[in-house]
Amino acid sequence: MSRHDVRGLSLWRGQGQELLAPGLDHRKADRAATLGQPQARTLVGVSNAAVGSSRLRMDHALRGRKAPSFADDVRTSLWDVPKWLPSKYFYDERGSELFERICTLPEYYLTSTEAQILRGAASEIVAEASMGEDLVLVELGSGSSRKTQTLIAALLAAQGRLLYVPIDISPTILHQAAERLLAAYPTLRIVGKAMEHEQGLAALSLEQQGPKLVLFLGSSLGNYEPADSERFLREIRRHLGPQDHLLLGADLCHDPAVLEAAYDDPTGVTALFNKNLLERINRELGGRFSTESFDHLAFFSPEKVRVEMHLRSRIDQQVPIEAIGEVVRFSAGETIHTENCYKYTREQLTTLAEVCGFAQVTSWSDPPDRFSVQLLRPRGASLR
Ligand code: AVJ
Repeated sequence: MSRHDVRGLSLWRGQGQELLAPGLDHRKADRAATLGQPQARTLVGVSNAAVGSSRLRMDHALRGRKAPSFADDVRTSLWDVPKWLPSKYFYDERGSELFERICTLPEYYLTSTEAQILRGAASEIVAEASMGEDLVLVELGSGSSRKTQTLIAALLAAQGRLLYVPIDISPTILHQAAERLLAAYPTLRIVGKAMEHEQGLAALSLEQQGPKLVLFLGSSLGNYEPADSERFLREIRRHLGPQDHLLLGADLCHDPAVLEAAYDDPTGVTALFNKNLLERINRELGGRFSTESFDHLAFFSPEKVRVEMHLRSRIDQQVPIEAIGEVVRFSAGETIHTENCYKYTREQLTTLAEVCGFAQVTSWSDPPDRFSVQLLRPRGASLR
């Protein structure tokens, strides 16, 4: 498997269900998840006026015995040649916060561009996808759900009520988003799933009937290696019925200078986001990284058509990691490859959708053609 690989479903055994009181400490869940401990399964009678009694349910991933822990993954990737770290570990509580800040940077045009496309297209998307029946809105990698609010509002306007199923690896951000949305929309119900995409999808197809609109936005697809992105889209397709739709947002390939600035902002927020991986190793695995001795690197590779992020050691150094019981050695200039963000041409996106069993219903992009949003339906499925 390639380095930024898709974690197999088989690694997971099941999920815990939790009814959470607003304000309950999700940091514990974040920590437990990363320490590889089974989640505490608490059933809490919900009792907050802002949230109501039955509009929120949270499901947490239970770690199967065979699932690699953060320590396992660090042991594999930091002792590999060349060194790397899986990008999914960016998103602990601090990393999710930093990512939200990235989304507000003018250089990181992806978020604002996609949000603008969604505002313009919301009613059309709802009309196309709903087919007269109440839609369930599902989102893979929902984060703060801010961009999604446009679609939530449009769906509520059309059908009066809505079930929203956000799936995100960070329980803290999931819970914050849910509280905000439930307070804003009294007829909204939320089932949050604090787990990886694949597991969330699998859980979902078991429990939801009725037409679904699945969102996979923000160019999250770009974190998958090409073969894995195909595999993952096929996986989504497998979980969709003939009435369901997928809304896919992806960054397009364009001016390298603009692409690079998006991943190397002058205020250094992306550098902090990148270095948070090392800090997370310090916090959770007893690492002794000094982040000042690493530089943030981001560059566009025209051969691979991707932006790569790395952390480059400024000096020869040895860094102990307590939980692993080993010392990782760096020579000056050596890098840790932390992320790939693939960029696509429109033709590639069309072909990708087709080979994965989708037909394009509509596609949108911004005038300079930096970002694409496609509404897809399972191919071969009868329309109405
Ligand atoms: C969340 C994967 C879409 O690739 O643009 C942002 C992550 N990394 N800045 C992206 C990211 C550095 C982002 N995705």
